[in-house]
Amino acid sequence: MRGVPGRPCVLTVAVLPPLAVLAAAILTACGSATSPSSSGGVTVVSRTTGSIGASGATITITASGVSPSSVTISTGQSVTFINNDTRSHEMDSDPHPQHGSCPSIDIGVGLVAPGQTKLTQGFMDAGTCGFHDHQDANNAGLKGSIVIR
Ligand SMILES: [Cu+2]
Repeated sequence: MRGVPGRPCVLTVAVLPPLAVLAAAILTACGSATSPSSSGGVTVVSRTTGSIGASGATITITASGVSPSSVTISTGQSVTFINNDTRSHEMDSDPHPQHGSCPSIDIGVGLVAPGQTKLTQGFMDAGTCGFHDHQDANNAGLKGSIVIR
């Protein structure tokens, strides 16, 4: 009779913390999906559509840098990156080193091997997405921007 009333309480305490963590994760996911916002201190300029859209522009990477360094596309479209250099390049959205202002670039492109072609995911929101080569972040020739309108 002494120990029985305490046992249900032990079970309840063991179950609650994982549920609380799950609820927090769901709330965080919902918050980032409603509109461009800040995430981890980085302001999101344009959310990703979550899939690859029609390519609205092509950026070629060579030893001399990216060309053209600025392209303009429409919302929903993707951008094609072609690496014609003999070394790999890691194209990510600004700011360096955190990234995240334009996840369409971070998720869709990232590391591009020599000779490889990759597409960004579609850009959902109008704005200007700066990008750089994460492995050569101070090289101005490897920086550029995608204007979405
Ligand atoms: Cu970087």
